[in-house]
Amino acid sequence: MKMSFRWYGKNDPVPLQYIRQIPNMRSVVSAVYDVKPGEVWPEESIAGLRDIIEANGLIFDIVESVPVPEDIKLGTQKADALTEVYCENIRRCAKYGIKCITYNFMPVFDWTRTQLDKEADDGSTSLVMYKSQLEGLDPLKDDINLPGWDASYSKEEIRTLIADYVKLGEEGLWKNLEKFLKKIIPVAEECGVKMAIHPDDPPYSIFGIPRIITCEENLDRMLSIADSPANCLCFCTGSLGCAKFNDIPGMVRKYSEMNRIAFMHIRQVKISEDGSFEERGHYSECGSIDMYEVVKALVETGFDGYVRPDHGRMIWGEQGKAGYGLYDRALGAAYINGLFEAAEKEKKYEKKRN
Ligand code: DNO
Repeated sequence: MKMSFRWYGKNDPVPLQYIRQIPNMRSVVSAVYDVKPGEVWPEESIAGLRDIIEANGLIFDIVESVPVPEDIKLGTQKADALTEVYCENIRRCAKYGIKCITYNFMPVFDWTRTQLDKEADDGSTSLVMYKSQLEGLDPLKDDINLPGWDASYSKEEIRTLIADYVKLGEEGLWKNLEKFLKKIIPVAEECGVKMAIHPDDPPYSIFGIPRIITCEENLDRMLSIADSPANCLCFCTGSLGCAKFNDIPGMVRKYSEMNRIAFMHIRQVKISEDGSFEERGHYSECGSIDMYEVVKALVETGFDGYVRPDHGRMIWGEQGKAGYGLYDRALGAAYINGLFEAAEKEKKYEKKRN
């Protein structure tokens, strides 16, 4: 596996020198943030990222994300031209050494949480989603402003967008995903890039907005649209794992065996009875996901893709971007390293014994 760490560019309060000090750290996961979704990434910006990352002894070979504009997901008249731009961004990334690009096909919002700094008993804070705080809210009527939601839309624009997606429905969204994949995957193949789709977070519909990258059946469907080694998953244990219907170690084993996981986001969540969830420390005992089983499944299937510790809590008084502080993600990386070392050595000894 290739250990990596997300970094938000020069404005990220976490310095690259610190990231480099985490044992076994290899790649920095980043993106060009100075242009809007749907615009071509300036080559100087991609090269600039590569240069600063390399100057700090790390590698820039994985991008998260090249965002998919709403017009593509909605299949408007602008979709074809924007897909062309998307393909050009794949080519440009490849030119500067990128091997994997993460994206998602979530309508309107990326992840949804009700609070970003819920304090736990030990004084750490983390992102949570409490169902009780969502109930009774109607995005078409109420002024909803959940943390993390894109502030660049006006309330009116959000209402229109949501209404358009509700009208489109799941099958409409599938149709637009299919059209998109049929265009981008051949380009990715040509450039030697793996496209890694991030699951919907959480993996079910909220406010009637369709969500499709949610469960095993739908991941199968997504992968079969373009049966290519370039059409891969960014398997996020926290996103898929905050629904009880997903068997995380089982799914990891299956898709890793198929060689269709390009990128692993390793994150812990604790699900409660009513389906609410809290993000927790990475260690298995802290939440609902058995991380040892996840890593064992990866090692036993010969996984050689990228891994990053996803969303850390805020600990030790750190201030910063919710989910993306240094300390708890570094603890996560160290823990994940340990699980891999143990599972890999066990595999080796097992071979010797037989
Ligand atoms: C959350 C992240 C996601 C992810 C995108 C990929 O912190 O895992 O925002 O980057 O969904 O496009």
